[in-house]
Amino acid sequence: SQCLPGATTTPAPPTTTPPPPTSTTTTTPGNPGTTTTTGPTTCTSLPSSINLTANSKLPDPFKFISGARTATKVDWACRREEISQLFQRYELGAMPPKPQSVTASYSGSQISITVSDNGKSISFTVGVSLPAGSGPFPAIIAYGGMSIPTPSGVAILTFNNDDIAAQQSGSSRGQGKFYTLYGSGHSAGAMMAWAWGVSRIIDALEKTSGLPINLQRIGVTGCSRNGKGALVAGAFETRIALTIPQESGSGGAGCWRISDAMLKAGVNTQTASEIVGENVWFSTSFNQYVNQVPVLPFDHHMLSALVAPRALLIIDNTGIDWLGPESVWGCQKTANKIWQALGVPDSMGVSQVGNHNHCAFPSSEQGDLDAFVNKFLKGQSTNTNIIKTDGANNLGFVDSTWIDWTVPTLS
Ligand code: MCU
Repeated sequence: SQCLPGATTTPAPPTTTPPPPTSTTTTTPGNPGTTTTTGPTTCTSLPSSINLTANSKLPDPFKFISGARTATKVDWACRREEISQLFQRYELGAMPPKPQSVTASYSGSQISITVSDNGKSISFTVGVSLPAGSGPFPAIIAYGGMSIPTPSGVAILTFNNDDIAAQQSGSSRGQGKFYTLYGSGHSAGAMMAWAWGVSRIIDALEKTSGLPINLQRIGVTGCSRNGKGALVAGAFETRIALTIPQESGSGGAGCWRISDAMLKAGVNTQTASEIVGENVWFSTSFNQYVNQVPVLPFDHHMLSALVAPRALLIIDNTGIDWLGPESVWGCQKTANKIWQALGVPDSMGVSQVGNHNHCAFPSSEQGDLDAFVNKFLKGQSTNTNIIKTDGANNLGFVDSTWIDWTVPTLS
């Protein structure tokens, strides 16, 4: 099945001399020197032309493209906005601005949502399963249905993400309701289109009377390809309180640089170069970087960084090489440093356990899931100091393999 990891890839032969640093200059339309406003903060916008230089380490999340380093939480708000722009430009495609109109109605066990923009409209439905009682309840938006165990007292909103953007194969580009609305040539890959869909679901919740859901307590989850998608939704939609990507692997919680190093070490693991041919999760703008990953001004520790200071729990599997367990471990331990800098290290956790099938949640991780759900969706006091793996340390990677920067304390 297309969902069974393990596509055959030939590992690259070991190289003795490192390739020379590459430098690429890219230009996108825009006006350098203008500013954008993030909440109360005014930020300098991303220059339209950036000189990309090869960096084999995970890029410093605290360093602006200008070279300045973030010192305060206010700086971080601007750096976060810059990172968001970088991901849109080089990997995921653009998140459209808020559409002109979103209307919604709730009946039976379904929310019907209509979105109109620029003279076009689409409608889609979201399945609703409410717990017993009167609420308001926390809710989890589940890509393709729940794959983690359903927590008690939490409403489940089933998101048919494939209806918004298809992910059948590498030939599915531009198919789905997002593209009906914005055109089949829109730069957003499927994951950005789904994140847009999640935002419309939350718009709808804000407008739907009679639905007992607490808008301050919304989570998002999905497994595997849908876990990659759930991470992107948490990264781009700040109304999400808790993001739980499960076994998202390379292209999700994994870092491109570490996955490339794994393949080079002979592990049959998924890399950027493979992933863009397999499916349409990313923007076509990413294609030109998949064989020169070191020039990317980010890696996926910085996709996670967009979630901070909101809560993130990475659920992962050490038993499947294709998912890149060493990559996820190195990447997300690094991502935790952003929460450390913001003074909330326990709002981000990593739980990696092997010896189970892909997307089959092992009972040994139940406590980790409960700790995050109970704190961030139910407002209880729990211990979420959870960064653990039962493997994923076998390739000799250490922090200094990937990190050449220090963690500031943002004032
Ligand atoms: C881990 O997610 C993907 C993986 O990226 C693909 O290479 C594989 O084909 O399918 C996985 C998946 O979505 O499994 C359900």
